[in-house]
Amino acid sequence: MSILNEISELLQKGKAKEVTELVQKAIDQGTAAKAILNEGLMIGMSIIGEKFKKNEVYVPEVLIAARAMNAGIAILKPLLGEGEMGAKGKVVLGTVKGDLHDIGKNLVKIMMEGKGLQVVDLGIDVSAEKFVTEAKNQNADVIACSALLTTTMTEMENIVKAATEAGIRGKVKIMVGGAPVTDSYCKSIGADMYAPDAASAADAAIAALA
Ligand code: B1M
Repeated sequence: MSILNEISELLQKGKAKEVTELVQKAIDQGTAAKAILNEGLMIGMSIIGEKFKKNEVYVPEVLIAARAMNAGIAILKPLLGEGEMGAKGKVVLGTVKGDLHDIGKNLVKIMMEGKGLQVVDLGIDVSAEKFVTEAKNQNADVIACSALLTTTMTEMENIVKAATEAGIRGKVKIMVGGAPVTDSYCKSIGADMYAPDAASAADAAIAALA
């Protein structure tokens, strides 16, 4: 079995310590950080997602797999984030109200920081009001919102409305992303940018600031 398959298998079993060790071993063997992320950790998590959907695994198993994923990402972070230096703009980032998924959001943060953006991470379950208040207080250039549930992505429209009501719509670009979110949804709610993955989110934020 290849080391990336092994990482995927161990992640599915929630073996955080072993995942950490194997991620480090893969790095030491010269495997690219992006390959470890995409072909090891992400594959493992998407298999867990499929099993979750079919009721073959339940929330506790998914939580320990998520813990193993976060442990692997922590080892990769310095490598994924390495890149341009110097603050190029400020982003207020969070997972929308009612939504507790944060692995994708955390990856977006790593990639954005790697591109030299300053990221204010508001965490999970963030209300539209909080996004807008923080964007104002922090003088942010971009509000970046993540949602993983079809039931919570609708909160993104409230963020666009709240930003308009607060009079900051001309100053702040609104980016949306997360598995159920699409470009057409982005357009339909009047947000500015959709990004399908964390690396594209960082590129789109930089492009919006140019
Ligand atoms: Co949840 N969950 N979950 N879950 N969970 C999903 C999302 C689900 C698809 C599983 C399934 O049924 N197959 C399903 C959603 C169905 C739907 O709405 N369409 C689901 C469900 C139903 C639920 C609960 C309702 C289950 C329950 O309690 N009955 C519950 C809801 C809790 C809540 O939020 N209120 C729940 C709970 C959980 C856990 C807490 C157990 C755990 C989260 C732990 C954590 O995040 N710390 C969890 C997990 C881990 C998942 C799956 C298995 C994995 C998600 C993940 O981290 N993926 C997920 C199934 C799946 O995705 N295959 C599932 C890896 C991550 C890197 O990908 O977040 O998509 P992702 O990020 C990607 C892109 O989407 C993008 O970049 C990343 C890649 O580079 N991206 C952005 C993300 N944010 C972005 C923002 C951007 C741009 C790009 O710009 C701002």
